Amino acid sequence: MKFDIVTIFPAMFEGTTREGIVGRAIERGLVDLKVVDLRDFTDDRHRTVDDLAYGGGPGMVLKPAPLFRAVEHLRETRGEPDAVILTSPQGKPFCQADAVRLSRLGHVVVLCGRYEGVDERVRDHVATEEISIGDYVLTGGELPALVMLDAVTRLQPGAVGDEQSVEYDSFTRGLLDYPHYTRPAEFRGHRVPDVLLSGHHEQVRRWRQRQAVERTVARRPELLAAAELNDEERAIVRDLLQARQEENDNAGD
Ligand code: 9D3
Repeated sequence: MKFDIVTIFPAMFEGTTREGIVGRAIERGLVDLKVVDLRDFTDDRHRTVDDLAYGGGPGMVLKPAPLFRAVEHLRETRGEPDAVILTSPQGKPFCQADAVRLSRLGHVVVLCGRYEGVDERVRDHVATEEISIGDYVLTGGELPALVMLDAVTRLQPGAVGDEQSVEYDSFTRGLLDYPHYTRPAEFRGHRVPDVLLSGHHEQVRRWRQRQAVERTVARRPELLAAAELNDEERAIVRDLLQARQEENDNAGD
């Protein structure tokens, strides 16, 4: 797929996109990444990308013209995009379903917001969607663009060695992952759970399943509503919720 990023900090993408699974996917042509410098689409001597807000108030706003021109340039040189994403704190929170949806598109453009905001006409007439990566304040959309690139790249066929680990992703199923251990069996007095050393595949499977459900109930109960649970997993949830209820009842009297 083609993945284009418009930014005033193109250097932020240099090291990061050469490393790991993303670096290899780009090398192998699974992802055709193009990072363009927003300042190349200005027309004044100072290469100005921002200006004061109409109506007053603190902070600078990204001017519309350079962003409009950058996207026009990408249309002409790279073809019509399937999505133009504006990164912003006001966007819809990015989730795994968005990653899957975008990974199936042929051409995605990401506009990195900066300063206090972006001229609203970019939202209205250039962007096809607006995405945030979560409820915390960053300094701009560059890290969110990298987050989306990362999530989308690993879903490209052949990008990750083990297709199963992509298919069976915890978030795809709506449960958190179970605990993982590797050698040694005892490290500084801390032992690996016996069941994992037992060689009983069915017991290992049940232990992992229970751990995944327990963690989800304890840490992210809101995920359970949308999770695709099988009968065994639903039984574990019922158990845990009942145990919790009994604890509450005992605390009450
Ligand atoms: C005081 C109002 N702020 C909005 C919550 C202003 C503001 C803060 C941070 C305006 C822009 C930014 C820069 N952040 C992004 O551009 C951004 C972002 C983020 O801050 N958090 C999560 N996802 C994203 S996507 C783009």
